[in-house]
Amino acid sequence: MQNSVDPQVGWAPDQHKVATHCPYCALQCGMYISGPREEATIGGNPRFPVNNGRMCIKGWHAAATLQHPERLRTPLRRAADGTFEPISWKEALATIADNFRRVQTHYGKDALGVLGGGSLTNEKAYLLGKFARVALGTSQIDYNGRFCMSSAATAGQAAFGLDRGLPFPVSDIPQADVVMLVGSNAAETMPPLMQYFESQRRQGGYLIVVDPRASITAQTATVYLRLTPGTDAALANGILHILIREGWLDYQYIQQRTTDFERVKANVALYWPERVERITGIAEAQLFQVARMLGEARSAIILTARGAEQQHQGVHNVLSYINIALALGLVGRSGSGYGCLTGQGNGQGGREHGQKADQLPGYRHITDPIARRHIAGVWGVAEEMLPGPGRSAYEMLEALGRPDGIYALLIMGTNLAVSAPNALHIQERLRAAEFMVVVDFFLSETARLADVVLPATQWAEEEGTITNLEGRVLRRRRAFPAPQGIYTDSEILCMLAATMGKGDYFSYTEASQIFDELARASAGGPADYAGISYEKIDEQDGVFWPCPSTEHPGMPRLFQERFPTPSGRARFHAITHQASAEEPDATYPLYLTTGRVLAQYQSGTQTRRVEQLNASASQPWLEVHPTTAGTYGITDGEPVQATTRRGSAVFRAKVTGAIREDTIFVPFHWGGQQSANRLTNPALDPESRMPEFKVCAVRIERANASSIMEV
Ligand SMILES: Nc1nc2c(c(=O)[nH]1)N[C@H]1C(S)=C(S)[C@@H](COP(=O)(O)OP(=O)(O)OC[C@H]3O[C@@H](n4cnc5c(=O)[nH]c(N)nc54)[C@H](O)[C@@H]3O)O[C@H]1N2
Ligand SMILES: Nc1nc2c(c(=O)[nH]1)N[C@H]1C(S)=C(S)[C@@H](COP(=O)(O)OP(=O)(O)OC[C@H]3O[C@@H](n4cnc5c(=O)[nH]c(N)nc54)[C@H](O)[C@@H]3O)O[C@H]1N2
Ligand code: SF4
Ligand SMILES: [Mo]
Repeated sequence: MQNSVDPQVGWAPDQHKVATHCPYCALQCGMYISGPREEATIGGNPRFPVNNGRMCIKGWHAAATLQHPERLRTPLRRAADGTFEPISWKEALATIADNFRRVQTHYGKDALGVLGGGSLTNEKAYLLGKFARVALGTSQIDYNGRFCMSSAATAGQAAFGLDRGLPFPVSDIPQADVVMLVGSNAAETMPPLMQYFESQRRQGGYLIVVDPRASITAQTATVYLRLTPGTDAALANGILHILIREGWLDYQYIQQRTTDFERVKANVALYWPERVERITGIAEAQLFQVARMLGEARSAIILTARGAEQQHQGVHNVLSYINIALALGLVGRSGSGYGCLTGQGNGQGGREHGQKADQLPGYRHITDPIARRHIAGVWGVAEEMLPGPGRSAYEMLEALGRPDGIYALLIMGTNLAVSAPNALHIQERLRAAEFMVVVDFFLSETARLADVVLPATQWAEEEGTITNLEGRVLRRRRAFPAPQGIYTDSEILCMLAATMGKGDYFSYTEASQIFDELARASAGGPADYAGISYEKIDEQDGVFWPCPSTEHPGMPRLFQERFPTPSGRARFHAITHQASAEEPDATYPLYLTTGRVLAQYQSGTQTRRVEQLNASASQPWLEVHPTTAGTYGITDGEPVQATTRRGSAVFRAKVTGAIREDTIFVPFHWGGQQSANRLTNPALDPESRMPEFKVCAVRIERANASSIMEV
């Protein structure tokens, strides 16, 4: 990729363009950006082997946020009348340090919470974790990955002993006879990934899509399973039941490379096809067709995304699909396997280096004495000084302003007022904090609730690394200098640490120094970056972790010989399907599911400010089946009010036969009256602490036209 680019500056000698990566999703498309900043243009990088030059509309227009008039230019402080006033950096840092000290002196060290996000580079995520533990001395740090892929991460660790979203490169996809895509709308959420499915289909492969909506991804499938929301575990158990009954298994693999199959076999005996049809709504004949396709395939890949994962049984759903992959002997074989399609730009790296409540860098556990000793050594602190595990993201928010809870909060890289479940309640909790700081580029809905807001540089104005959905570590490069008076997140953390008297632990002058320390901190851990450096990333098309030494090339494929579990084998898990935390009833008769649309990204702070993206999706809509719409007298384009036990919101109806009659769908990229998360259920998965974004019970009715105008 970078052969023609000077690795020092990222500029090709003959062209004034910088090779970098998109600021948005985990595909991390390679792109070129060229200046000047005022007229920056972006092109796909045809030599980067993941996107091969393709991008989606968000990537093409990613430069628009750099020059946006609403961009924050100075620190802001909330005045007595509730408005924001600009203040100097010096004043801002002093105000923050004073309030953090005050809260910690009054309520204890753990009364100060930190929330990070999967859009932060590895350097920032690492530094935020170190900042919380060393500069603030709090155990209370977590990140928005809890709301993203935490269920798949927990399941991957339980089954394989290691969580790397895709344990193989995306270029393996075309080799699979069968691909099963579960709860992923990749055609809208990672469009350039579709080239691999297209190539797989061209070679005669089959694509199975599991989704309650006939999404544009599902419309490309050979077989489309339109399951009832929240019934993935029953579906997967039902498919495994048939595979066992028909003997379509890899017994040798099961015997040599796995444990606990017998328990799963006994358990799935209870998932006979008629029963599974009743639970999932998938006809017996279709169950058999899919089982046969998988059973007869020489190679197959099963991929899950948020549809199956964002549920109160998200971990169990993933484990039940992993059971199929293990029973067929797919994991660790070429052109085969199980993978999770990680979502956020650095959703993979962001979950490895210590911004998680129970984690130290290198994907280590914070209670592991060896890990603690190692990290304390790298940080130059006494081991006893390192706090233990803290609360998960949702629980931290719940604890705001409560006795023995959290009283001050630092937020970097998440807009929870829009993206957290049961958002009205979360906004109330955020208001209960005595003091809140938000670091962002724009005044997000969360920043609006803060006491101090700090402006940060954006993706094209800073150096750093991200780890894409394949576990490939990549470099984002600086194309433009930081605008006057705006600092990088890392600089902000260092300045704040210095103001709090901990500057000695945070004296970096460049991002690469933070990376090198991260690499040392991760050495010997599961996500080992010890052999990765900026130079090595430049020389290869990124480096796959684990990469334990300078000579080591990195590992594109995992689990080929053994699993990193104590026995070296993968573990089956016997899973009992459970009802969703909230099933439809007489008052709330429909299922609500939520997700994404192509032109908007996440809470929308960035993409709602891009004209070209608003042109195709300026408002959310509510997808409803024609029959259901008829029952409620709802017509296409008219306002509909949706109400759940948490709240109400108003959307325009999109009447479409692509959704089940018992289900409605709303995208979550907007705040205010049109926020899907006013409706969603915060029921958490007991292990991953993932909320049930994908299923709750809802009622709909016609709303008058004025209700949508108020938005
Ligand atoms: N355009 C765009 N792209 C993005 C993002 C974005 O905000 N916008 N965000 C990025 C991030 S962080 C993420 S995590 C990924 C998410 O990527 P995806 O997981 O592809 O996105 P979603 O739309 O959340 O959910 C996928 C599908 O799950 C289906 N679904 C709902 N309920 C169920 C169920 O019970 N079972 C099953 N099997 N499916 C169900 C929905 O109908 C939906 O089509 O996208 C990334 N890419
Ligand atoms: N109903 C419903 N809710 C959902 C989901 C769903 O499917 N349905 N999906 C969930 C998922 S998978 C996710 S990942 C979350 C995402 O939701 P959020 O965590 O809110 O994600 P973003 O909108 O990306 O928020 C990032 C914020 O930080 C800012 N930001 C971005 N990069 C940086 C940076 O480098 N530094 C700083 N300082 N700020 C930065 C952005 O401007 C933005 O305001 O939403 C979750 N919420
Ligand atoms: S697919 Fe993802 S990484 Fe690629 S351009 Fe779109 S948002 Fe960016
Ligand atoms: Mo996500």
